[in-house]
Amino acid sequence: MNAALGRDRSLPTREGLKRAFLDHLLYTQNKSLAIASRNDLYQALAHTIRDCMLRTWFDTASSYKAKHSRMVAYLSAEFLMGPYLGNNVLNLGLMDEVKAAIAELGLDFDDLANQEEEPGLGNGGLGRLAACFIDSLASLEIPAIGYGIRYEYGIFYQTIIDGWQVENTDKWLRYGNPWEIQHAEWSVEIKLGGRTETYTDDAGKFRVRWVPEKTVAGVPFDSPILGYRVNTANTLRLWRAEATEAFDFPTFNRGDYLGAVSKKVTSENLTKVLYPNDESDQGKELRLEQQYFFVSCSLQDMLRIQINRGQPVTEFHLAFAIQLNDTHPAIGVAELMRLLVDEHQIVWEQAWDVTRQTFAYTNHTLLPEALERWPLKLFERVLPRHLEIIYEINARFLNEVRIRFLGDESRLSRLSLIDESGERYVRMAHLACVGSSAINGVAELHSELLKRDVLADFYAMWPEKFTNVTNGVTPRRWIALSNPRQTSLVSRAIGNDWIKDFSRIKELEPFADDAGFAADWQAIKRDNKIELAGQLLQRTGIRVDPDSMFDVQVKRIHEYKRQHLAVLHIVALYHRLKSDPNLDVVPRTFIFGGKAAPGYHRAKLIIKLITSVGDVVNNDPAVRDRLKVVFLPNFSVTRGQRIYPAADLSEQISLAGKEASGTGNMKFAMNGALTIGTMDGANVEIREEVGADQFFLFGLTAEEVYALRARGYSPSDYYRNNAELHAVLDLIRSGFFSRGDANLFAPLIDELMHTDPYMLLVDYQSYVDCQGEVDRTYRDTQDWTRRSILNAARSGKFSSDRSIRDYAERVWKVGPAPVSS
Ligand code: RUG
Repeated sequence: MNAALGRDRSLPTREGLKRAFLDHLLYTQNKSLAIASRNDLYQALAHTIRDCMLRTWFDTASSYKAKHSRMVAYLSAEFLMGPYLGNNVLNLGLMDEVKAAIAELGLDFDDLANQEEEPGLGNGGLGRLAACFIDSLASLEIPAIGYGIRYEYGIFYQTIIDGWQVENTDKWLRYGNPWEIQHAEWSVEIKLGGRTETYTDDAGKFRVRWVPEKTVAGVPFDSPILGYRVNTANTLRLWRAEATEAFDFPTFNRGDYLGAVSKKVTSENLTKVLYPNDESDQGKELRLEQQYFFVSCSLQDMLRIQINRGQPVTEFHLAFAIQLNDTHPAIGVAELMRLLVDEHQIVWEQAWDVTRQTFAYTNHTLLPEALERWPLKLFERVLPRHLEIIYEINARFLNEVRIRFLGDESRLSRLSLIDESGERYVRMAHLACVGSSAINGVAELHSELLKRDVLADFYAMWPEKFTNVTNGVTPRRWIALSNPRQTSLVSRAIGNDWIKDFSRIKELEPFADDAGFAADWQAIKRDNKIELAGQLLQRTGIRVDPDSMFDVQVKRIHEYKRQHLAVLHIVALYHRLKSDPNLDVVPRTFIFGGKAAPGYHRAKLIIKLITSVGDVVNNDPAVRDRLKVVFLPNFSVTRGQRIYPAADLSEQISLAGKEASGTGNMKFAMNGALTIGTMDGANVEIREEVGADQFFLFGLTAEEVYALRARGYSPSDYYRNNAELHAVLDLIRSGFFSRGDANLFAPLIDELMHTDPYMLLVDYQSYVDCQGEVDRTYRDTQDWTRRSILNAARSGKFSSDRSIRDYAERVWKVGPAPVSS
């Protein structure tokens, strides 16, 4: 430990913290308190806190090495970690001391924490899930390492200009990242492109060698992932691409300086930027290179660790359980085969046994456009050796299928790793299924639908591989850190063990009927709303009433998530108020947030629709402030931490069968917001847990959606037969919300009226009626508060600790390996 903080691993004193902070201000930032910028102060504090974790981090690695613990390697192209400072202070158990130490220096902790540039290394749910899992793995003291990509530019920074989304680059590294340590000594070399050739080795064996077109270096950057109040600090290892030769000397010597560095620049492009698409990114060569790059780096790293421990590579599966977070790292199946067979000279059959026992695959989507496949030609250009390996895996696999299902030719083409129905593609989900010992969906409904539809043929082949692990979120970040008021109230009532063991949150149930507790609960929600209202005013200029109902939908903008269904409801309310200005409605603030993929025009138009409706509704005196519509720009982990605690109503309104799980729904529920939602993803389980009274249910079920589609769906019937819906669509279509421009929203409205792929018009009436029920319930404050408390008290299942225990028992077969103090 840093000398100023003390010599052992016991927690530092307030004086020690102050001394270490001032030391870092001087020796790391070279500033004094008098002249330090806020960033200097943040950096000094971040370094101080990092020092408090280093010993534990080092000891954890040593302990894993000594015990030969089987380690979980979580491979994910995205880790949406959120700001580190607050979380690390919380997990250290130092929040009060650090705040006090900083205050004694005349500074404000929150103010410094707000300086942190959030590492936005993910798009949304999938990346944030990886972050929650990595927190839970450490908190449960399970040996684990997260492997990913250190993108220089994370998800774009969203601003709203004239109601439209505008994307700006995310320069999260501009002031440096105090939470990482570069380990150049563990760099690896990555090959790309080129061709393969055969040769005979010294023992006379026929072998294949990959002759790449180029090589790139992968350099690891490690961050400690400290568990909550334990002695375990696991590692998040993110790879950056660097040129193997920084300089092309022959070119340089010819006097072409720029030409000489251009190779370096091209190599480093590999980890330059995160692809900003949530559910599809196929066909982009650089994306395939990114995936291969981080997967190969990670596998080579694991093999290095294995060999260093003196264990044979044939026992790789005993040392590592690799979880594939979606198909993005699925190339790992072919890469591990290549490393074992070509580089370590293991025979194919044995290598395949090791590979299959190592990998497990999580599917996160049923949307066909999100199932990754690579054009074969592109794949061959980038990874020629892997294509050969995939052909070999496929040939052996299809033989197995032939034997199991005699004469079933169509099954062979459905299951093949190569899609040959038109242009040829490599199917990454198939590679993941064949190469894994376990396959899971992320909510019960999703896992069932996977077995029935998307992966039905694989289920028929290997039913025993399939399981469900419902997603979860970490109660540390999403309650203890985000909602300190609720945290202290709950801890006063039931003690603070719930933060570690979230199933204990159920002990809160009896307090739902305790008038004093309920009054405090309600006051806390109001304080959180006041705070959010301040942010909304500051960021959008829109003033909202904290006593109105905060009705919130924050998530990626996507047609299947149906933000525009919420807009139809708002326009219907507006229309009613215009027809009857004295109508008695519950005042509501509709808060939206979320990013649209830059090339997804329809999603961007939905943002424009929200902001345009807001412009009219917010400024119409006839509304008398009873409705407000706010789009909060740049939804992120940081923004989410303010939003979830302030919500009354959580909108989870995707078309049933489309949202694999959702995790925002869980964050809202834990923070006491009631849900209005469909029977989709994890909503089904949330409703089951919290009880039907705490969940406003509407809309078709997934079964009904299939049935209606099979019968033939005609949206125009709904338009014709529903007067209010008719009026709402006409009003938007007429240009009323677009300064008379009848063309602006035409693509959206015309699609709803003609094809409506996400069936908004079918669910419209049920949604609006259900919102009426929400209004009636909200009018009785005591009843609403009771439901809100019950809701939070029954959200215990949705901790990511529970998800990780499920994976540990059913998929990875690993247990805790506590590090002694
Ligand atoms: O859309 C899904 C969410 O339903 C889910 O909660 C989340 C985590 O499992 O993953 C999201 N997702 C799916 N993000 N990208 C994909 C497709 O690759």
